[in-house]
Amino acid sequence: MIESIVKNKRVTEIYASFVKHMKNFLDEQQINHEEYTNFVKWANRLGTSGEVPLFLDVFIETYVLEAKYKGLPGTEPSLLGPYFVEGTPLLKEQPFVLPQRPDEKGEKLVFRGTVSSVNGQPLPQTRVEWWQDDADGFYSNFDSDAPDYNLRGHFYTDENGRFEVHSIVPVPYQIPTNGPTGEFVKAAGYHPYRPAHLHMKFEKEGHEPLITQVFFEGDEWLDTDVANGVRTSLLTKLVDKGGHKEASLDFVMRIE
Ligand code: MBD
Ligand code: FE
Repeated sequence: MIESIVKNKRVTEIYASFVKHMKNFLDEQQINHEEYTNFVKWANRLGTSGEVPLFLDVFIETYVLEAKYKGLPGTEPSLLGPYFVEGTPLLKEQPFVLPQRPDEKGEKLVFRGTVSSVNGQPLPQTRVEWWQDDADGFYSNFDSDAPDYNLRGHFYTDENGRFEVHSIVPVPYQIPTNGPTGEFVKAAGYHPYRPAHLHMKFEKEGHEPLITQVFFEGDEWLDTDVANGVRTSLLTKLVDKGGHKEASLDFVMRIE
């Protein structure tokens, strides 16, 4: 009862603010009625296509993160995106080898990370969730025909807050172009690519959960990521070790 009153108050407050800003926006753009009805039809196509999470995560989520988390200490958050799933396998031993098909395509990747608190302490036993696309640019459980949970897993950092993962190097991701999201991308004159990235989510008691991504220097889509998820602090180098690549990054979690 009390909870629903509190929630309604938040809805009222947010909606009032939304209307205030929307009025300015409509005034600025002088949207005509035909543009409005075109938008209604497009939004309906978006809903029936199942692309609502995709569209919102590509075009809105980055601004939510910037508004709330910009300038705070610790590793910058980046997009959760539409391809996170629960129930991934627990990887038990270092180096953590991500589930892969026997003939998994792609360059082998060895990734080393450390997790510490903003106070400088290493964070042992931190739960790390990892997900990424495959060498064809597809995510398991979604647009790939790989087994569920391929290139997905979770594990815990060691007593020094360290982890080593063996996987493959992710490739740039092309968001679907054949639906209403692609229609918008094309109409707006954008391209449909995200730079190659690794997704990670860190959880440790007493700390704010950290959802972020790792990007690689030199990727051709860094400056024009369709989803605007790149932060320079999340860039790392892919080092060629002859036969495999290595990369690393240190992650810092904020105290709750
Ligand atoms: C992705 O892989 C992604 O990470 C985001 C945020 C949006 C679309 C596809
Ligand atoms: Fe992604």
